[in-house]
Amino acid sequence: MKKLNALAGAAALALGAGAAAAETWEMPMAYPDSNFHTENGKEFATCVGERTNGELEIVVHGGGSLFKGDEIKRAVQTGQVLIGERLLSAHANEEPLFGADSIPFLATSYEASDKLWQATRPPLEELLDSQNMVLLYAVPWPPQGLYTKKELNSAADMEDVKFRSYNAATARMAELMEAAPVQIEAAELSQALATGVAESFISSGSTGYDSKVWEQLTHWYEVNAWLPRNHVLVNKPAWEGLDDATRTALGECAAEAEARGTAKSEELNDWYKEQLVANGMTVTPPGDQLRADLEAIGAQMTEEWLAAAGDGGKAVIDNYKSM
Ligand code: PCA
Repeated sequence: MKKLNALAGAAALALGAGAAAAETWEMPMAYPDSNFHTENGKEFATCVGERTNGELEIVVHGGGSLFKGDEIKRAVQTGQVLIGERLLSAHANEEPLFGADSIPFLATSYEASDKLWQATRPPLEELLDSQNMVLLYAVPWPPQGLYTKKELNSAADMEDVKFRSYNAATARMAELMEAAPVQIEAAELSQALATGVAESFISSGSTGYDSKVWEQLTHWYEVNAWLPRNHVLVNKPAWEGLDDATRTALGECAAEAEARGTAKSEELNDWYKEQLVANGMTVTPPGDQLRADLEAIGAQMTEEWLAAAGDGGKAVIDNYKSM
């Protein structure tokens, strides 16, 4: 039903339903309504409504309720919806550049993540343009750590552990630890843990908190592997169909959303950790052997990414390192 409305909206737009008529864009987001990315997206939508005097209304659908995470990029690309949010690193098998934010230990702080984003943004915008999309803003998740239900002394302790992945990098990391990767969207994570389909994963305190992982798991190792981003994307023909004033309003609201969301991510990072501890989890940095093992895996993955991403990828990393 909701999908039909979205399609009707797109069709009305394609028919050029009168310049003065207000437009409504449905905005699928994959993570829970209470998650900071989704709350930020709702504030962004409010901003757009206000700054366009109601000419463009954006309606956020959180929790994967309109499209699931792994469907959102294609939905925006093909105009099934005209805006949506996606963790682009989940599409790194298609284009390595999508995974630039998930190279282990390359950018492990908010400051470094900002720089890496500055270096990634121009070529990423070009890539998205070639796929019929316009990038509006991107917000990092807090740093990624390793969730388990036992103490880990080395990567060898991960052998045969059922490991939930959310993108190519997390799946590769599982392989290199000789764990058993299974790709699962965040919306299905609680259930996967409860039914034993997954028993470990790497993610932020944010997703651990959202999924109440303390019901099954016991440890969170603060590995700080990377800070992956959610990206808000617009269908290119829809963007081109907007008048200048509306585009300016969208651009302003997007810049504000990026700054606000990034600040919120950093501010909540410690809070999430406190919640994990308050619910009985052990939150700790990895020991020396585990860290050394993960760094070796990270070095191999960095080489693999550079080989796959070619000159364009190397330019991004060189540019980042020169900042
Ligand atoms: N949460 C998302 C992606 C990264 C993160 O911190 C997830 O686990 O699906």
